[in-house]
Amino acid sequence: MADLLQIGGITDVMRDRLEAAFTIHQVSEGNYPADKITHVATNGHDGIPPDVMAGLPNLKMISCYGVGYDAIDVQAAKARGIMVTHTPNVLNAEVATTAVMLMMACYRELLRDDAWVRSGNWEEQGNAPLTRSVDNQKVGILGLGRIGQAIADKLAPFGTTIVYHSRSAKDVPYTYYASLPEMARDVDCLICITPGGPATNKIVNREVIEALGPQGTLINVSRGSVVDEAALISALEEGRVGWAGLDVFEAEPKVPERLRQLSNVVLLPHVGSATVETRAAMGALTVDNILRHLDDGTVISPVPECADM
Ligand code: NAP
Ligand code: 8YV
Repeated sequence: MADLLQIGGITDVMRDRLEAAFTIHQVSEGNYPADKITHVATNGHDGIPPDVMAGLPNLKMISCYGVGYDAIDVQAAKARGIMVTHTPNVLNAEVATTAVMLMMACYRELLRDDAWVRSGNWEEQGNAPLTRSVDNQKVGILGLGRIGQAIADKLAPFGTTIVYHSRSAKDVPYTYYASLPEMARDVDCLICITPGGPATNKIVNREVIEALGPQGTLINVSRGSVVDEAALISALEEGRVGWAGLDVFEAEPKVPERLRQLSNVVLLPHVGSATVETRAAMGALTVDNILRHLDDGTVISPVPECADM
């Protein structure tokens, strides 16, 4: 039996498959045999703390149960010949659904109108105020990659005009903006779906938020680090931006009280991919990568930096 270190949660199916090949140790329990660990199973949120990775001298592979791997120091891993894998594509449709759901909840005031019924306002005050239509909107996608394209596809039946910003223009039939503030100025709704990490840290800054404006909606299903949360909260409080639908937060699971008090936001606890079906597919790929690596040293879905290893 080989030895695997588990960081964060896994499903029962994942555990059963891994237990057939590994003795599983929990990082949370502390007393794992560091020199015997060859494989780590983690996720996009927990990653692997630098001191934990440094303390595993025989580590060969890290498998991330998620597509975003900004919580893993891939360069440090690669420098030691440690393979890092993740779970691209199998969650595209689910995360896209979450983005569209947040957009619709903001536009159609889903939470306000649910409360309107529950509170008795409907009987006492009559009809709820009108909302905004999701149809025929101009939506800017920040990060038109695998999930960004799935969002564009899901929005097509709503008559949406898609535009996008990323570091490079893609071979797609949508208008490319080299400038994020310019795109924000031109759209009704800005959807963030870039990776996290230093390159995207707070790229949705005060200027971008101001450019989106009082009638604008910001949706973030990427990472909390992508948006300047303090600037967003002030803008939402003062009406300088209209609405926000957020699945991710700067210091999650801590969400600022000021944000929680706002009525022009819809807040989700990082559940972009969190359905039984999609987590099963992600879990299968996470474990497939580990078992194949144990078997013959190859993997199915390396992170791009490790594709040449
Ligand atoms: P992907 O296919 O690699 O797409 C990422 C896109 O972002 C690419 O179009 C890339 O284009 C762009 N990008 C990268 N760095 C950028 C920068 N500095 N400025 C502007 N654009 C940049 O990744 P994906 O599979 O769609 O996943 C995207 C991210 O979604 C993940 O990394 C993760 O953080 C997040 N995610 C969140 C959840 C959730 O539960 N909320 C679930 C899954 C994924 P260029 O290279 O041309 O810039
Ligand atoms: C997961 C994610 O919630 O794939 C990602 O990048 O953010 C989500 O699918 C995350 O990996 C934690 O398990």
